[in-house]
Amino acid sequence: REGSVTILPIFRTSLPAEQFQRNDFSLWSVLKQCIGKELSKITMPVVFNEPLSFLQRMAEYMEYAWLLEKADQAQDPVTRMQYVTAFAVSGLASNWERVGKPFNPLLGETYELQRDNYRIVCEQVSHHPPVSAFYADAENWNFHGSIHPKLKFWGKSVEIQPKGVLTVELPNHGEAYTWSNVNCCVHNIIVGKLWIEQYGTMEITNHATGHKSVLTFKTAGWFSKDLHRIEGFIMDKKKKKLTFMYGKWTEFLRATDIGSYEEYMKTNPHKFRRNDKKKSDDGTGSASPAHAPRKNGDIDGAANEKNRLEEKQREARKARKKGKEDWKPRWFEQGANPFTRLDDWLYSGGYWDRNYEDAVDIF
Ligand code: CLR
Repeated sequence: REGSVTILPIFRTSLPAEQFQRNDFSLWSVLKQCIGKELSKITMPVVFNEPLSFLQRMAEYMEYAWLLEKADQAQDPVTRMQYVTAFAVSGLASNWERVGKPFNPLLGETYELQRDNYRIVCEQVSHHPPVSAFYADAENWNFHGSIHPKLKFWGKSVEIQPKGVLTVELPNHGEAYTWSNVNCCVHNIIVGKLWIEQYGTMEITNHATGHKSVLTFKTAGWFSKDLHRIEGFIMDKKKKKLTFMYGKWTEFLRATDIGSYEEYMKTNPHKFRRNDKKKSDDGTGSASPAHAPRKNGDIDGAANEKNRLEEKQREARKARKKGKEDWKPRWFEQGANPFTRLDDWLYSGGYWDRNYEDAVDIF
C-alpha cells in the first residue's frame, strides 16, 4: 500500500567472536564421574556448550524447507516422496562436525523463526526428561513433531536415540508423511577428536498412499569406507521398489528409477558409489570454521548466567510442588499422533497471534 513501510529482517552473516578452543579441556575428566547417569542431569562446564539452545538446533531442520514446497508441486506421489525424503535427510546435515552440546532449554522456553516462506515455533514441554516440540507451517505444508533425545553413555562414546515422531503434511494432496530419526553416536569421548555418526534405518511412510521410503544410514565400517553413507528405496504399498536413493547425510542425496539402477548394478556391481567425486574424509578431519558456531567469547559470563537461570528454574519447580500445581506447556498438548497413534506433542495453536499476556517469567 502507498505509504506503508516494509521492514526487512536482518540476518547476520558472520558471528561476533572466534570459537573458543576446547582442546585444553578434557571432556573425559568431566564425564568419567557420570557413567550410568542420565546425561541431561550432568552439569558440564560451559566450554563444552555451543552458544545455541536445543530449540534453535531443532529449527535448523528448516534449512532446506524449499524441498517441501517442491514436494507439494509434484504431481505424482513417488516424486513427492523423493522430495520429502530429501527434506528428512537434509535436516540432519547441519549436525556434521557439531560436537558442542547445545544448552538444555528451560522448561517453557520457546524459540521462533520466521522466514519469507515459513515459520516455526518450538517449546520445551518437559524438563526431566527433556522433550522439545515444534510446529512449522507454510502456505502449502506443515511440519511438526517432538524430540526426546535419550542419551546413553558407553564410556568411549555417547549414543543418542532421538525419540519422537516427525510429521509432514501436504494438505493439497491430502497426505501425511511420518518418520523417526536414526540414532546418533558421538565418538572419542576419552581421547581423540569428537565426531558424529548417524546410523540405523529411517522409514518414511505416506499414510495416504502406503508408499514407504526406507533408508539405511550406514556405520563408517572398515577404513571408513561407508562413512556417512545412506542408501535405500522408495516402495509402493505392495513393497515393489520404485526408486533407488543413495548419498551421504553430510553432502547429497540422489535418486534414480529402479530400472536404471538394476541395469547399472548388472554391469557395475557395487560400483555406483564411485559416482561421488569428492574424496571421502575419515570423519576425524578438523572442524570447518564456517560450520562452527562461535560465542561472544565471554565464557565466565555465560557460566554465571547459566547458574542463575538454573537456580531460578529450581525455585520455580519447588514453588509449584508446594502449591501442588502441575506444569502445563503453553503451546503444545500431549496426545497421540493422528497418523501413527504414537505418543506426540500437538500444537494447540495461537502462538502467532502474539498475545503473550499470561507468559510465565522464566528468564
Ligand atoms: C542428532 C540428530 C537427531 C536429534 C539429535 C538429538 C540430540 C543431539 C544430536 C541430534 C546431535 C549431537 C548432540 C545431541 C545432544 C548432545 C550431542 C548435539 C541433533 C552433543 C554433540 C553432545 C556433546 C557432548 C557429549 C560428548 C557429552 O535426530
